[in-house]
Amino acid sequence: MKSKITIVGVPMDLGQRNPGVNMGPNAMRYAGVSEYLEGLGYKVTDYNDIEIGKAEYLEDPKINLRNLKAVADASETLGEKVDSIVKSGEFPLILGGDHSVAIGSLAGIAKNYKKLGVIWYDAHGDLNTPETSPSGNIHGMPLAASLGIGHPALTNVLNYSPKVKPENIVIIGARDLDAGERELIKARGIKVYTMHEIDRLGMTRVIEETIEYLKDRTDGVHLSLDLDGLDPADAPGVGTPVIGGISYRESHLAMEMLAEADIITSADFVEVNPILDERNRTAVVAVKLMGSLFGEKLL
Ligand code: Z70
Ligand code: MN
Ligand code: MN
Ligand code: MN
Repeated sequence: MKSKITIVGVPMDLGQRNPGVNMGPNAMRYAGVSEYLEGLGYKVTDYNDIEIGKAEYLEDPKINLRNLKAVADASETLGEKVDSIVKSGEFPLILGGDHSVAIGSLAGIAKNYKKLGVIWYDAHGDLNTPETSPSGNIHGMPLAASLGIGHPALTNVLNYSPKVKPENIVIIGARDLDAGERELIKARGIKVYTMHEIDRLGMTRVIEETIEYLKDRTDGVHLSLDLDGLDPADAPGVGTPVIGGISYRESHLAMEMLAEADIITSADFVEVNPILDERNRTAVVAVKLMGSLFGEKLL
């Protein structure tokens, strides 16, 4: 793991419809993210928040992409910032914001890796396109966009596409997939550990297999952790909670195993919504998971 971490806050709420997720970065700061990671021996710089435009006043009903321009613009800004962080030899830690922020994160990161791996820790696949999306919400589309599938304003951020190949992706925690997403998973051969596999194999084996799968075929691995991958009992402050999720203990173990294998080269923690939360618990959970990811040991 790199010894320097640069935090970028992305107060993005335009990729979905629940107000409050724009306060996610500050909720994680109030939960002590910088101090905690410094305590683990890292040099932490908080770049503060990138600027987000305004919600669109008049939507184009033809395109099924809410707030496309503002999301695309923010993705370009974030992509450039993240690219410069990677080039400075620092670990980019992106705090969301709704999951549309991963479009910009991956745009900036993937410029620096020929074979970037992605672990998508989420109840959802985020593999929708304007054609398949039931909601028009861009936070349901970032993984598809990063594969080069969808509207050019989202697939071509920083003027290249795709950011990641289907065989370099592992989705963990899926339990709410739309029909078009299932088709895409099958057509492109994307590796998915649904809750069914997590129950049957246990998180230990799921992460062992994930590491084994990604280790040799990739030259860096981005962890995109949507807090709704966790069960709402452990992470209630999310916009689209889905029962039957990954526990805090399992997630903690997953992060520790990834730390031990030392394969993660960048990360985003997204969908923390303090308005929907109970006493900032979900931000605290996110920060604790970051501690495990960055190698915290009990003894
Ligand atoms: C649904 C859609 C989604 C995150 C919910 C939900 C997508 N599949 N993504 N929460 N992070 O609207 O596309
Ligand atoms: Mn998501
Ligand atoms: Mn999700
Ligand atoms: Mn532990």
